[in-house]
Amino acid sequence: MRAFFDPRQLAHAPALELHNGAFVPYAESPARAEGIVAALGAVEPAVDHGEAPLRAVHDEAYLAFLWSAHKDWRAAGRPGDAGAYAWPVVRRRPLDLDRIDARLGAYSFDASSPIAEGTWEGAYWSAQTALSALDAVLAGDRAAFALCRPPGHHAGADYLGGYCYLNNAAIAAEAATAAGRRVAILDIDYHHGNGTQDIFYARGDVFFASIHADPRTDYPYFWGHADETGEGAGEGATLNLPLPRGADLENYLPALEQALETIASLSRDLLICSFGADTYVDDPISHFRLRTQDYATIGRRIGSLDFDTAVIMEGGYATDAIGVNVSAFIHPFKMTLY
Ligand code: Q9C
Ligand code: ZN
Repeated sequence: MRAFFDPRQLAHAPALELHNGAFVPYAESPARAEGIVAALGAVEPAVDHGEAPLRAVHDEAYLAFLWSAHKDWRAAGRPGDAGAYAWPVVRRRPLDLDRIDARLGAYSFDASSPIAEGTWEGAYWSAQTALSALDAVLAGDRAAFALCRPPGHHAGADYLGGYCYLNNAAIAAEAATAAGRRVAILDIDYHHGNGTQDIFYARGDVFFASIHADPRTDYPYFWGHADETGEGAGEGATLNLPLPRGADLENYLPALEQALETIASLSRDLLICSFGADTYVDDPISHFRLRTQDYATIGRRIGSLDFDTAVIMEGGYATDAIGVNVSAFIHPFKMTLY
């Protein structure tokens, strides 16, 4: 099974994030990716697909903002990483905003995603890594792994948040759809993939299912509730399966079976799996109780769908265990003969 990671993704390295009113070291660190690379052994760099597949998902104005945000922050004489602190929650609309402070708020939904000097470069190559893994699958491989970092599933068409800037899974799903494939997305990060859901919410052609911590107790709070099922042409093409804090494998498997049965009942032939290892028992910011061997069980169940599958890395912050957890999850896909 081919695994992709591009060293240019490491250019994204914010120093600090706001946590409970204090600044702490940034949890979504380059060390996460280094831990996964060490466990996988060999990884391939990304092939550059240019900006067109990014523009197929993200708004032009948002991409322009993201490309220049850190430079604009510096040009305004500001120190450190760029971060939002005011948001247009009422009647958000396209405005020609001059101040970088205003643009940061207009294009984000939280304060946990600073824009550092290398953020565009890291996010760009993270998206290219997703597209490179998709290429392997489109070329006939049964499965491929994209070590995307920064992650993507909280980012929408025109906003960042939750450590995410470009929605790698959505970019791959859109590219696969354009290549004529019928796509289902299964998101098994601890947190609801609100950005991915939003991008496809009114579309029936890409099915989105997510198993995650109940947003009544956990980030991102406002999305991922069970009554969100899609709208318009997308009605019924979104499935949210929230679980309570403390969920272990026994609590997890029925939700997984429900998601897989639903996906299997649709005429889909390609799976994008947004995988987060932050469901791990020792994750420092999350509250499920999955163990390393549980990832092998979950990988085997997902693999039994027998769909062509691109696994896209999302969260997971137990840096010393992230490598073994990713390896356990993707091992069953490697074992599938094709
Ligand atoms: N430290 C992903 O797992 N929480 N994102 C911020 C302050 C944000 C997680 C709380 C969690 C985002 C991809
Ligand atoms: Zn997460």
